[in-house]
Amino acid sequence: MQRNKLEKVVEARRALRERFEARIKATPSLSDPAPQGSGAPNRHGMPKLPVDQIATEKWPVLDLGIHPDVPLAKWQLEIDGACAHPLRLSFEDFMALEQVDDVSDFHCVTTWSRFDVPWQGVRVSDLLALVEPHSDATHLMCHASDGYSTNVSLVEALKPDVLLVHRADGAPLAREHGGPVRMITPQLYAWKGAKWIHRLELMTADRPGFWEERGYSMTAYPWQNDRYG
Ligand SMILES: Nc1nc2c(c(=O)[nH]1)N[C@H]1C(S)=C(S)[C@@H](COP(=O)(O)O)O[C@H]1N2
Ligand SMILES: [Mo]
Repeated sequence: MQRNKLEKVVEARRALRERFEARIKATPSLSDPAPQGSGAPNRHGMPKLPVDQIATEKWPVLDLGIHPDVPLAKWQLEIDGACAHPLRLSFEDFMALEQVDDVSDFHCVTTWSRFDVPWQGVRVSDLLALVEPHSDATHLMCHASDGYSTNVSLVEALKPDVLLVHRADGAPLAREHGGPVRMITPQLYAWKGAKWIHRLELMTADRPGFWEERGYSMTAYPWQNDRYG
């Protein structure tokens, strides 16, 4: 990306983070005085294994049973809704953004947790900075090519470990895990991370996604056993 454009994104991201900073620090996955779980502290000082979870070495596949075939040349990400500059990115545009390597944990609500997954991708905060969310934007609806959707608050989505990833375990993200590009939400249950993501919709109020409409939690905090709404 051009230097002046990059600087603009960095500034927009800083402004966005600043706007949400206090609320980000106060989220349950960072500041719960009595988190439920076991094991040594994780990266954020919470117990490594959230309550009623079991650690697994394997990476199970969990979804609605539809694995859309999205060739890289066809993949697009739309970012729209309550923002000043709605945007559509190709995979090439996406790859031109700052690429982040991060390691984080993955907690599925069906009780398995997979620790220390190496990911590569783009921070959701960078993507949102590009479109300049309106000041009354509060939540994201994440839309996927299998018809799935899930809602995430901006307070959670702006955390630096929330990524749209295209690599996992040192390899391109496999189709069954949401390749070419999926979202990850390490501080929430993993259903908040849409596989085969194609749209981030900025909203001015919370709205339930696929599982949330069917009784799952709007918030999904693993250390509060926050599975159902
Ligand atoms: N598009 C899409 N994303 C999805 C799902 C889905 O059915 N469709 N399932 C969610 C659930 S419940 C979990 S636990 C994780 C599982 O990711 P994995 O199959 O890579 O383990 O993806 C989440 N994202
Ligand atoms: Mo899940």
